[in-house]
Order: sequence, then C-alpha cells, then structure tokens
Amino acid sequence: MNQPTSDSADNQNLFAALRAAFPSNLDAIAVETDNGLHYSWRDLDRATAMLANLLVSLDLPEGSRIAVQVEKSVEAMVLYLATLRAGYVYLPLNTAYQSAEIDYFISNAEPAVVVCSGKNFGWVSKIAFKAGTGHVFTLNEDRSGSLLERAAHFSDQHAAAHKSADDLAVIIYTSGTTGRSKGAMLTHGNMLSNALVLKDYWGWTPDDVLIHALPIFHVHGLFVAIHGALLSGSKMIWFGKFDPRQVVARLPEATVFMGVPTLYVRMLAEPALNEATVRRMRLFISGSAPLLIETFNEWRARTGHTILERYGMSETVMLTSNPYDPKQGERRGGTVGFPLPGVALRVQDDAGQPVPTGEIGGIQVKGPNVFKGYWRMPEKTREEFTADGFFKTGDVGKIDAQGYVTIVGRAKDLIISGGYNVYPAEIESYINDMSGVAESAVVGVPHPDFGEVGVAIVVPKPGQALQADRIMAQLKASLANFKIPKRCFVASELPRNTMGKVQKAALREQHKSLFV
Ligand code: MCA
Ligand code: AMP
Repeated sequence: MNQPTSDSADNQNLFAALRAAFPSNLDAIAVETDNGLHYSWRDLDRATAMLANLLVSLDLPEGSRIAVQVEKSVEAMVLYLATLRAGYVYLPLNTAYQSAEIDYFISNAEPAVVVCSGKNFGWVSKIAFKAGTGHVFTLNEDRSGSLLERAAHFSDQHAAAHKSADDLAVIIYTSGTTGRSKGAMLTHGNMLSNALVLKDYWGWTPDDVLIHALPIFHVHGLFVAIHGALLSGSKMIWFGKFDPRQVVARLPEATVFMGVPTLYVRMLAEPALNEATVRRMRLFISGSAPLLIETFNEWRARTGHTILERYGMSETVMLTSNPYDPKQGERRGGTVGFPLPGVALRVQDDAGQPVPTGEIGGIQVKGPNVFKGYWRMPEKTREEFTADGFFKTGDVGKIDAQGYVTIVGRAKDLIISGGYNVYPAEIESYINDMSGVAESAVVGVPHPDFGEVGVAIVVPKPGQALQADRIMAQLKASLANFKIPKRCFVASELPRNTMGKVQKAALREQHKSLFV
C-alpha cells in the first residue's frame, strides 16, 4: 500500500525535520569520508529520495520493518534516512552477529525487507525467506550491490511520508536480565524530541564539524551522532572504522567528537594527540559505558579539554548530560551530569520509595524520549514500567544535592565491553548446552582497553573432562566476536550463597586482576 506523503508543517516524520535543517546551499559538503569521497547535502537529499521511492514501489504494508546488516558506509546511513523518509521502520543489526543471532532477530521482527552484505547473501537470504521476508537486497561498503542498482531507476524527488509523533520509526534490539533480546520500539517523536534537546544543550551550530567514527547500528553512532550533525546542518568527517591514528590526524579540522571510553583510551596512546591537534575542537562527548576518572583526567591534562560524559539507553535515547555551558555548572568526572530538559529522573529503593538525596537506588525515567514498549512483548513492557509511568532502567545510581547523577552499578546482569552490551545469561545458555557441561557463570572484570570484559567459569558434569579452549572455539563459531569471553576457566564448582544462588560478586573479585 502506498503511503500518503506530505512535507506539510504538521508532519512529525523525523526525516522531514532533518531535511528541513539542511543548509540553503545544498552543494556544500555534508559528509567527507576517510577514503576521500565527498557527499553534498543535495547528494543526501537525492539518494534518500531514490531509495525511499524504491521502498515505496515494493508496496509494503504500513509499519513494515526494514532490517539491515551491512558494513558502515555513507550509503548505509542514507538507507536509514530513506526508511524514515518512506515511513517504514528501520531495524539495524550489528555486523558481528552470526547466523543464529540473525535468525532470532529476523524471525522475531518479521521484516518485509532485509539488506545485507553481498558476502552474506547466501545465508542471510535463506533465513529471511524462511521467515517470510519478501525482498533481500545487498549493499557493500564500495557502493556495489542490488540495492543501489535498483534504486538508480527511481526518481530523486520524494515527499516524506506523513507520520505522527507516536508512529514507530525504529526497532533496536537490546536484552534484559534474562531471556532473548527484546526489540525496543522508538517513535519519530522519541527521537526528534531528544535530538532537538541535544542540539540546544550541546550548542550545535552549522559551523560544527563532527568526526563520526562509531558503528551505525546502535543508538550512539546512528542517532546521537548523525541526528546531531544533520539537525544542525553540520559537516561530518566519516570513518568506516575507528582508527585512533587517523582520527587524531583529522582532529585539527573538527569541532565535535563522540566516542565510547575505549576510543578515548586508544587515542590517548597516540603521541600526536596534544593541545595543538585539538585547537579547533569545542566538544568531546563520551557515553555508552562508564568513563574512568583516570581517562577523564588524562584527557584534560593532554588536550586541555574536559570530556562531557552523558548517559542513555536504547529504550530512551539520551537521558542525562554533563553541562556544555559552564554557566550551568562544571563537567564533573565520574558523573553523568543532569537529567536533560524534559526528562524526569528519580532514584527509588526496592520497595518503590524515593531514596534521600545522595543515597543509592534504582534509576527510573520518564519523558518524551522514552520508548513505546518492547516489540510484541506487552507483558515485558508492563513489567518494566512503574504504575505512574516511569521506566525502570536497571541502572543503579544516586543524585547529589546539586543534581548530578552518578551511576554506581547495574541491577541487570550486564557486561559493557568497549561500549557493546554482553548479556551473561545468553553466553551461559550457550555454554550450558555444550556436551559435558553441568553449569557455568560469566562475569565482567576490569580491562584496560575495553573497560570491562567477560570471563567464563565452567563446571563439568561428574566424570567429564572439559577443555577451556574448546569451549571458546565453540562459542566463537556461534556468537558475535565481541561477546566471546576473553578467558575461560574450568572449575569443580561455582560459589553459592545459602539460598543456592551463584555468587557472581565472589567470582568477579577472584578474577578482578586478570587484565589490570
Ligand atoms: C572488538 N572486540 C571486542 C570489542 N570490539 N571485544 C570486546 N568488546 C568489544 N567492544 C574484539 C573482537 O572480538 C576481536 O577479537 C578483536 O577485539 C578485534 O576486533 P576488531 O573488530 O578489530 O575490533 P576494533 O575494531 O578494534 O573494535 C573495538 C571498538 C569497537 C572500536 C572499540 O568495539 C567499537 O566500535 N565499539 C563501540 C560500540 C558502540 O558504538 N556502542 C554504542 C552502543 P578476536 O580477534 O579474538 O576475534 S549505544 C549505547 O550503548 C547507549 C544507548 C549509549 O548510551 O550510547
Ligand atoms: P544499551 O542497552 O546499549 O542501550 O545500553 C544502555 C546501558 O549502557 C545503560 O543502561 C547503562 O547501563 C549504560 N550506559 C550508557 N551510558 C553510560 C555512562 N555514561 N556511564 C555508565 N553507563 C552507561
């Protein structure tokens, strides 16, 4: 069914807002890539229109999901924008996911269209067609593949589909404490409201130049970075892959950088990073994982810049930020700053009562940025919200008398490694299914590069012998590489408390010095 299209003022389509912010000179450069390609604003406009027209020509039902697992490229960003423009629902997938993981996402989301790399077409299309997907296209980093070949036949004019703020724009898969990944449903209104707040809060201007060096299948690189630049008509210097030396070499041309803490740690190891390299920079932003105070201090000493740390989630986009404007306060290392304008954030105890200022409890949030719910999981959605409509983040923290929020831990069993989330329950279930395994525990321990990494402790069934390297090899064959524990130990038992529950804290303590 073709969707009604409109560029009218009441259209809440996120793409329409981004397009309206393009500079009047459409021939100015919008994106410059690390391998020397230049894309003007006109190029982005025309390419998103052609792809949107291709999608519309497929006569997909309203709300169709477009699932995408491709290497980072400007064309992949264009595909995201075109999906918004055409009014469909974008579903990005980490390029590290292997077949069992992709099978789950595709069966769960039932996308009408799947776009994958040419090299993966064989296995991805098999999974997709089995799940009822009607169209599988390919898109490669070098701009080859069936998607762009087909799009080349379509018009470069397209009026953005009419959307209301509550209409679904994207599904981002994320996991909870137990079970499989859940699709967080974000609306056009969730993302546009957040992007507008950040544009103002972080002082974006058309003169900004953003270094984009993050992957574009998660909230940080896909939304926070791209929306920020597009909504301000700012240029992006685009890296297909993060390379600390090359990024430092381009810093003199840039004004804004966003990264997970690992990116800062790796840039600090570059001798070329100094005050002169960052002379044009106005803002370094960190998020997705805790920024160690050592990194925060070292960065300030080396560059003269104070990193601005912020906090967010797939379900909520951005929640808090340290101030940009010094009049609003200092950027305080170890904290994630203040709730963003429009975000209500509170800390409660297990009984659902507010804790006194400075005391620790569960962080709960409410605001126009908070997602609509988990895809086809109404019960799980209900469980994660309080009766008065606050979303339970699963993060544990405190708010001090000045209003700064500090995250002190997580109630959810989650490891954040180099900015990627790893769910111990998922890894343990794979290990527990291996022959000869009685049980296992995966815990996060400190790591100098990734912040935290997983370590597996595996108990054999009575009379069975297990080899740690074989367990690791089996995991590598089925799971995304960043989820593989960095070490595996075979043990005769797991420590338990009197209730019989595995004491993960004891295991974390036992292995805490493995890498540091
Ligand atoms: C790669 N490896 C990792 C990770 N990345 N291991 C643990 N954790 C990781 N994050 C392993 C690979 O498995 C491989 O191991 C080896 O390191 C080299 O892989 P390679 O791909 O070359 O790694 P890399 O290119 O150096 O990648 C490191 C990276 C990357 C650049 C830090 O992980 C990255 O881009 N992280 C950013 C993630 C991100 O954008 N998160 C935002 C989520 P082997 O050789 O054994 O196979 S959004 C979010 O969290 C919220 C909403 C928010 O607040 O933003
Ligand atoms: P994701 O599921 O990828 O959206 O990850 C969201 C989680 O990342 C949050 O619930 C936090 O646990 C964590 N996170 C994001 N930003 C920060 C930060 N600045 N400091 C500590 N944890 C963070």
